[in-house]
Amino acid sequence: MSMTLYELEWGLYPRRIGIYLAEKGITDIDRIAFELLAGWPPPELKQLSPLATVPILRTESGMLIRSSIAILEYLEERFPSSDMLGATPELRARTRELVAVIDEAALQFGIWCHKGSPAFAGREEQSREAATIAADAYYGRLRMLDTLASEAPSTFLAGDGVTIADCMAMATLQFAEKLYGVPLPEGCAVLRDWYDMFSQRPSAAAPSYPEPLLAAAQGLPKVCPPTLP
Ligand SMILES: N[C@@H](CCC(=O)N[C@@H](CS)C(=O)NCC(=O)O)C(=O)O
Repeated sequence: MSMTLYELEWGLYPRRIGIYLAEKGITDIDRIAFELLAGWPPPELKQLSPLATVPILRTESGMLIRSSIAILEYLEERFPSSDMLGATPELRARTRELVAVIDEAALQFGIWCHKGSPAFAGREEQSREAATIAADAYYGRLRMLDTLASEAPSTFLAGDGVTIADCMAMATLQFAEKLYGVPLPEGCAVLRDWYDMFSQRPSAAAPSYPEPLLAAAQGLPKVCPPTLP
């Protein structure tokens, strides 16, 4: 039995794995893509996880890994070449620091969307205050990423090779820009250059987003203008 990845092709968290697999050239994993418009959560997903979130990786032994970061680290151990964590303890620490900040950014962006976007109005209680706090926290994490990337200038975020941090950052920034129409804020020049460069890689080719969601999602910036520094 081969490994199986359950995903939502354009979803922020599953995209972390999609970009990683493309960068790594791993193709021998079965991929099952759920569809949002078919109704969420799909019954099969609820059976896999009480949280009903994707991505989920089923290993050859049948073990389920239900966290995107745990999946990335597991795949790194299974496919260590080429290394995408960092060659030295310091580089690995930097990768993991970036991973933590990017994960916080993704979480805050999700709260911003859930509480402030027309895409969630009618499905969840909206709160302009909660959305604004989350938007500020999201931009704060992006400024932190820009600082980290500026401290040790290199081709990629954690050094001269692609790491899981690049895959995660790309998934987050692309989701924010392409689906919700939220660009990188001013003042993040190093992150901006990295994003423009990484966007050209085949692994980062933008997925297609469901039209009805795209139309609703584009209202986010007008609902909650961010507080820029
Ligand atoms: N911490 C989890 C978050 C996964 C997550 O929230 N995935 C989204 C898709 S991008 C999801 O499944 N959302 C559905 C829901 O929350 O009902 C991870 O890193 O895998």
